Amino acid sequence: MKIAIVCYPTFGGSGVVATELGLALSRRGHEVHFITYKQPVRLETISSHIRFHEVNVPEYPLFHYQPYELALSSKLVNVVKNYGIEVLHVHYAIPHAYAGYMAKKMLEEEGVYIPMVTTLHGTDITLVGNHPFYKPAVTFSINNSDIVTSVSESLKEDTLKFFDIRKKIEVIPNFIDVSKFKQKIFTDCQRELMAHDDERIITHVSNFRKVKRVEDVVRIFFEIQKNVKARLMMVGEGPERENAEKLVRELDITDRVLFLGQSNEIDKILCFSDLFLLPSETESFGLAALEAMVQSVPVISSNTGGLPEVNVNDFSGFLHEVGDINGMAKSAVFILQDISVLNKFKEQAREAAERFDINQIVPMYEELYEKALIQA
Ligand code: GMT
Repeated sequence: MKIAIVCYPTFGGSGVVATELGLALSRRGHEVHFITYKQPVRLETISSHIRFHEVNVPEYPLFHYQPYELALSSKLVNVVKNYGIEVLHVHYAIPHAYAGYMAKKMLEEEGVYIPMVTTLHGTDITLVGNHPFYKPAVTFSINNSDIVTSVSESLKEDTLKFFDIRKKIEVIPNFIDVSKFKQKIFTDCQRELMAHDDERIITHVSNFRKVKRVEDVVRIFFEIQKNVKARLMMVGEGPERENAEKLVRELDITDRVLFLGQSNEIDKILCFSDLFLLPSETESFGLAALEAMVQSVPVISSNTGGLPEVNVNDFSGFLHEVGDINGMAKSAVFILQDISVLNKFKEQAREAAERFDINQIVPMYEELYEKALIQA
């Protein structure tokens, strides 16, 4: 099948899922065309089965805002026509579903019919999309997609709660390539560069937006290190980094906390981590937690959104109410202070991650593409 994938190319869950999906589809014999404004971060190989089409938006003095949707829909029209694309899969409703719909309509004028699958990822529904500025356009784009998927049951419920939706929403959870982590892929984890043998390594990975509650991460760690010798790795970049760094200075734990910035080596960092913290305000799925779990890293998270569908309480880690810093710290200490408990949770985290193996999830998308083609 010839599939066009529209996504955000930057660091962030939806772009990662879209890229990994495209790569997996190409390995399964499909021809995949990525269409976005920059080469997606995890898209390292361009082959005859994988193509990247860059969307350019030339500057013009009249435009206060560059009309990206317009450029994207025009690019989609051209790629669909030039490469005989059969299915269009857009990730993140804003503005991709809207631009996709416009492209679909333009193509129809020329007698070309292309089904559009829209995957909802989270903040496009729970935060941004729900804003009155965007809500009518988001509702319209969802209702006019041929097939709609969401990455968790919780996100499906939120979509039906916040928007007036007439479409069926299929839940296809995010996934991970379990086989990639069957054996420890890094023979040299270089743990010793990060911490002493008797210290536990605690990690947080995010885009440091308000929704991630990074200050809670620091405060939870502050409580943990009173009981267990530990270090905190803060991985990522975003608007809340400065506040988090300030808090680290105020709490006088600068020698225990490392801000690593945006990294292409998340797998390597997780490889030597003992615990992952994700105390988010809202989280439709929590791909970062799944990426930790598959590397046998237990997770302490909030119990919001889709997180309970991923992190299994008292098995792969623990879940607490949003903002329950003491509860999260207590659970973390429980896991970390006894090596046999830690090892048990590590094993269980890995086992819980296996439910989301790529080989079980990608065929679900293929089935939907087939369905979309039949409907066409
Ligand atoms: O985490 C973010 O803020 C980025 C955002 C995105 O769309 O890139 O992530 C959302 O989609 C991910 C992939 O489906 C989910 O794993 C994240 O839970 C979700 N983020 C939120 O709901 C806050």
